[in-house]
Amino acid sequence: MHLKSPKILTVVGKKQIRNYISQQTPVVLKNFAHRWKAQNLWTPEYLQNKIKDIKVPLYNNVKSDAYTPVNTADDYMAFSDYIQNILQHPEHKWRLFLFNIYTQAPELLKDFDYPTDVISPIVKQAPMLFIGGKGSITHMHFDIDYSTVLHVQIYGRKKFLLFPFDQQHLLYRKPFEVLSWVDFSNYAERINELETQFPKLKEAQGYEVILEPSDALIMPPGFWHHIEYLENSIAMSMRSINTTPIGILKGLWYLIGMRNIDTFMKKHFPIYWNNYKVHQTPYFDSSLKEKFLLPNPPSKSLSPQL
Ligand SMILES: O=C(O)CCC(=O)C(=O)O
Repeated sequence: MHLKSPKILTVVGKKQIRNYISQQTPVVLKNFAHRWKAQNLWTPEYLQNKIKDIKVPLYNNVKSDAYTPVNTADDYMAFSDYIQNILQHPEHKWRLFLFNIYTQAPELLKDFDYPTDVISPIVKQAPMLFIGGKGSITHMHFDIDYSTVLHVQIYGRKKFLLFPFDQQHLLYRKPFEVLSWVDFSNYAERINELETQFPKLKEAQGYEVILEPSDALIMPPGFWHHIEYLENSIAMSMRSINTTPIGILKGLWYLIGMRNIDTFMKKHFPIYWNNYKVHQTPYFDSSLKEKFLLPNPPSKSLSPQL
């Protein structure tokens, strides 16, 4: 993998950002959130006090399997119990993913504003909270609605590994999914191992950056991201729907067409579907096919057993 730092900016105009987005270049805005109350207020304890007992979906570090539709939660818990676990147990590797502030905790809306001077139009109904304990991992994926994402780090640090959408086959994208077959967990210590197993990764050109509290990252549509939580972390993302005709069509296909087909097939024909995807994945050699193919269940004999 060839990795470099994204563009790091302190002051920025919307036109400049639009250019970076159209060139599929990610941008970090340093100290972006200092203008928000959230930057001083939002700690695990503060959110615990505000969100209290709402039951929330949680995700562990295990990569999803052939049977699990995209974004299926691994557990549910009252928000305050979840935060208690993070605070009491170092390296409590559970994440709260895509918690909608607008619908579930609207009292937090007064702690920030919508930065339409940076990206627009922003979907005001979808400011999403992401929380995780140190050691949590968000596996490599691109966002299914194909929107531009402004990801604002409020508390703690996270490391991002990023690739443009068009690197999808070098990253071994799973057909009909937004995920990769590759588990990039702790990739920094495993680059040789990963590149030996998945040789096309050697050609992938991406970015690596650590977001500090108050930094924001702008990811152009379809940008691949893998995230490692270096500390307990709170972040929020806002999205700007891609309004180009191609962007709209791609977003609709992924969100409605592709996702529904994948969910249906995983539910009814998981092994056949997994193995079909293995055979459809570009650059899979025989050892990778062998690694990911699932054995068919033994067929039941029709003749009576004597
Ligand atoms: O911060 C995370 O764990 C995930 C963020 C993400 O996937 C996003 O903002 O689209």
